[in-house]
Amino acid sequence: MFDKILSIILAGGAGSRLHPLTAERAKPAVPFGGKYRIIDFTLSNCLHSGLRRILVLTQYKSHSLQKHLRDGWSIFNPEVSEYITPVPPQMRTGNSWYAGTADAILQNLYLLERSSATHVLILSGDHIYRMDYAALLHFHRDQRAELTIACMQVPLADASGFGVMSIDPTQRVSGFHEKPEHPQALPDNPQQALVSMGIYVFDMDLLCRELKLDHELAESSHDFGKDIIPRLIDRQRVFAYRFGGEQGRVTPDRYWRDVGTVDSYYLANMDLLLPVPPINLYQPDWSIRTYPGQYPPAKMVPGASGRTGQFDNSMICGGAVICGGTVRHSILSPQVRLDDNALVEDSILFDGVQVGAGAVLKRCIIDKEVRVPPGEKIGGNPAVDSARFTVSENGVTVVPKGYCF
Ligand code: ADQ
Ligand code: ADP
Repeated sequence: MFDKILSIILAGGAGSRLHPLTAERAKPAVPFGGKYRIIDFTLSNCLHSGLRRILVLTQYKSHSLQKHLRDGWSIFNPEVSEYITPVPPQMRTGNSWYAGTADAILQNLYLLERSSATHVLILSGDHIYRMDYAALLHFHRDQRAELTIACMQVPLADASGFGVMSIDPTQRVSGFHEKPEHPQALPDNPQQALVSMGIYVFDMDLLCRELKLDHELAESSHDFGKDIIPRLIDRQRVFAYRFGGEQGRVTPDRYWRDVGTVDSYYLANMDLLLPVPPINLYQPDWSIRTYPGQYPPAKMVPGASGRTGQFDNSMICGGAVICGGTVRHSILSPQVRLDDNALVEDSILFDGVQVGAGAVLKRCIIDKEVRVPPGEKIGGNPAVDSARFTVSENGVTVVPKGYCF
């Protein structure tokens, strides 16, 4: 069945709620967990699920995403129809950029039509999770579904940021409302709602037909959640696949996060530091692949004062040098450098960040190409920090790429 599946990763959204981390790069290219980029999670899922024909639809500031795909993911062999192809917007259907998620695929319909695939798996490039798509595809086949939507339960209070679904006892979708103001709770659990994960399996014929139809509708915003799915529910066999209920093959955690805001991004990173992380990066048969930079080992050495560096409850990547500083509950990407008596707490430091002697960083995210001067204090005081930096709703301070003090 799997050689007939075409996977499409939507990776073109502007990611404006993740600003300034997305000021210079697409959201799927934002670094995550020290050594990864967000899109690595979806691509690794494809790899472990046996999917080998993958198109990545890019649009917004895609250069570093393209570079990452080239450097880290050129592992398939196009001669036997195994490929990951980044597709730039080509304006094949008119003079406009992609208007929405459905339009992004419509504008590349020729790639679907010539693929000879029977099914299309539509994925998003900005989620953190591990999932066996094979189980989803088998569900789709067993239900004789024409469209299957992967879904999971979230607290009712969070549901209005998602597509909220209702289902019947056979798992058939009976209602779908995109980002409703007043989401509907599950019948058997008033505190929870069932939401779409933005992951769809479509029969090829249905998808092509619906996209063409949608293209002609002047009132459509050309979005799967807003336009295509609500229209299909009464007419086609649309089923809900509950994530985390996979049978058989060992999989994944029941963990899935849409890291669309600075706070959700920060929390998902911090989840990796829990004593038993809800998403397991260390499961050997489900590794998260990425571009493996060639770095020397991380090291911890005494600083000028003779005091040795310390770290506690943190992840430290290759090439990092902790030279007398202290790191607590933080993530240090490759080649970060900490000088004597610097303190980094509850923070995420991107590749190559340098922290001067005696600087104190608390609850912040420091993007690449930043040199924090000696003695500088950042984070933990939103009133002061917001005069210079972006501070999230929950008080996470973000220092943008290339910021000069
Ligand atoms: P949103 O999270 O709001 O809702 P959306 O902004 O439509 O999703 O983006 C989905 C994916 O498509 C992202 O990976 C994004 O980068 C990409 N994308 C967005 N616009 C694009 C464009 N013009 N070209 C190419 N790619 C583009 C969706 C569903 C909800 C569901 C949530 C789950 O609509 O029903 O609950 O995902 O996160
Ligand atoms: P990232 O910060 O996403 O890791 P890279 O350092 O991998 O980005 O850069 C990849 C490419 O992205 C660069 O070659 C450059 O073309 C583009 N790029 C990155 N940052 C900037 C920037 N500040 N301004 C313009 N282009 C940038």
